Amino acid sequence: MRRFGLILMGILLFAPASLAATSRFDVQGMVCESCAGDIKASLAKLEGIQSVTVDLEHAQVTITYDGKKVTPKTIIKAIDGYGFEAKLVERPTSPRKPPRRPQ
Ligand SMILES: [Cu+2]
Repeated sequence: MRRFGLILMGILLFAPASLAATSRFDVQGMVCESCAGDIKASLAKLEGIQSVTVDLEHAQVTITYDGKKVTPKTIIKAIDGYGFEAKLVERPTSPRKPPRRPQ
């Protein structure tokens, strides 16, 4: 298993952009389902978005995306374009470390 980890680390070092990344964003102004819908719609227009999880209670969205096609900066721009204010709260991570999902 340790060896597998080293190999994986090598892959991450040499081809980081080809892996899916997950980032979490604080979204100021996202207070209801309608807001969440707008944000999902804005993200659906971007290339490389794989999944969007909305947490209305904490006004956060967790987004999994192809780091080769889209960056957190682009995501923030798309969300802000709908009148919200998004801020990155978590650096992109590999799929091996999934975000915590409150029940
Ligand atoms: Cu709303």
